[in-house]
Formats: sequence, C-alpha cells, structure tokens
Amino acid sequence: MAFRMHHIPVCPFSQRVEILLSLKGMSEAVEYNVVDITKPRPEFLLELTRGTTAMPVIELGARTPIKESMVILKMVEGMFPDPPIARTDPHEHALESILAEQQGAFVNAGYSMVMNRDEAKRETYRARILSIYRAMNDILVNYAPGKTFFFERFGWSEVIFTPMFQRFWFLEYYEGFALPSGAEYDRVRAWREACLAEPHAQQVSFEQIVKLYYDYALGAGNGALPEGRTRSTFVFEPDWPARPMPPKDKFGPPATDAELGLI
Ligand SMILES: N[C@@H](CCC(=O)N[C@@H](CS)C(=O)NCC(=O)O)C(=O)O
Repeated sequence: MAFRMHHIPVCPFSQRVEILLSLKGMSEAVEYNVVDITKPRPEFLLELTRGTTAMPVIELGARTPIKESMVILKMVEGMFPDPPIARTDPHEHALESILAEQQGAFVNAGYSMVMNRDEAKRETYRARILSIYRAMNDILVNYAPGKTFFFERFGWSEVIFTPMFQRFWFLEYYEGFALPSGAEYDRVRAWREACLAEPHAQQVSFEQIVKLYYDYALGAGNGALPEGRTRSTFVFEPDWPARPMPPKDKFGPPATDAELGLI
C-alpha cells in the first residue's frame, strides 16, 4: 500500500521511519509532505491527527491515519516484512526490545538538557543522561555480549536510537557533552559509533543539526521564537547550508536573526 508521511524538517521521529524504509529498499514507497513548523498547522493536518500537532503522521488512503513513530515503525515492519529488520524470533525481539524500551527516557534526557536555561542545573542534566547511557551500556553488555550491534547487523534498536544520537550532536556543540572514557560507557560508545556509520541512516549532518537546533539551546522548541527574534532557526529560507555556525555558548549573548543568517 502506498502511503504519505507528513513530517517536519529534520524530525528524528520521522527519520526512524525513513531509515526503516531505506533498509527495506522501500524509500520510494512513501510520499513525503514537509510541514513548516514555524507556521500554524493546516486544518487538513489537524483533522488527520485529531487535533495534536506532533509529526510524523502517516496517511494510508482511506484507512485511519497513524501517528507516533514507535507505532508507525511496528506497522511498517508488519506491512513490509521482507527483509525483516526487527528479529522474527519472539525471544530475540524481546531481547532487542529491552534496549529499545530506553528510548523514551533517553529522548527526554537529551532534549531537556539542550533546552535547559538554568546554568546551575547543567550538571544535573549531564548526570541524568549519563545514567541512561550507563543503563544502555549494561543492557548491551549483558544481552548482546561480544558484538557491536545488538545482533549481527544494524537492526530494530539501531533504527530507533540512531536519529537521536544524531540529534544529540546538539549536546556536543551547545553543552560540550562527550561520553566519558571507561568501561561503564565503552560498549554503548562502540554501539553509538557503529549506528552513526550506517549508510542507511545518513539523512542529516552535524552542521545541519547544530544550525537548526540553535533555538532549542535557547529554550525555544518546535519552531517557537526566542525573545528578540523574528525568524525561527527552523525556517526553510535561507536554507541552513547558507547560514553561519551559531555561537556555541548558549548562556552568552543570544545571536540575532542577522547573525544567524536568517534575514
Ligand atoms: N512521540 C512522538 C514525538 C513526535 C514529535 O515530538 N515530533 C516533533 C518534531 S521532531 C513535532 O512534530 N513537533 C511539533 C509539535 O509538537 O507541534 C513520536 O514518537 O512520533
């Protein structure tokens, strides 16, 4: 069945679906509609989502549209089972799901860290994401020993986490965050690096993420405008390659529209 995906530029949740389809050799099976997050959602889209504004949402002809990336991934895997990306053996799928279950806490920790505007709380956010990295390291050590990916190739849990590893480049840039050295992180570090190198997951770049997510570092998410600005870093024009790199110091003087190359 042909379907249409409504998404916002560089949305990691939509990228999960794009990676899954690419692994299945089915990138062309989807028609993409890019939504400008800096403008109110069109009425037809709010009807599809029954009022919520988060993307992605998948339209499937006359059938009820589906939202929530994890739900969409499971549906796509079920609709297009060949080649399987999730493990087909239920026990093996349960194992990879133990790691996948960490995704909500991980997403939350990374986004709240970049958006934090209280300098005194920086360490608290750093400690929180590190504790999740350690939990992921433990899961990998215990349930996927002796490998790089969870199983022998880039699969289900890798599809789920890779877009987040890429978004969290914004932590590297705006928070100076890097995984500490040591055995508590070595396994998850190797896993993360292998995920980032996957050819089917190269939809975004470091520069693009850092430029587009500057407003998040100022505490303004989802296309909202930081104080004193008239254009969001999520606008389509001027496109990100033409803009300079934003200032790294998120607690320093905020950059203007002009300094960000937005006007
Ligand atoms: N839990 C949702 C989260 C989706 C989400 O937060 N999407 C963001 C873009 S990355 C969005 O559409 N934000 C705009 C909004 O919420 O209005 C999923 O997994 O699909």
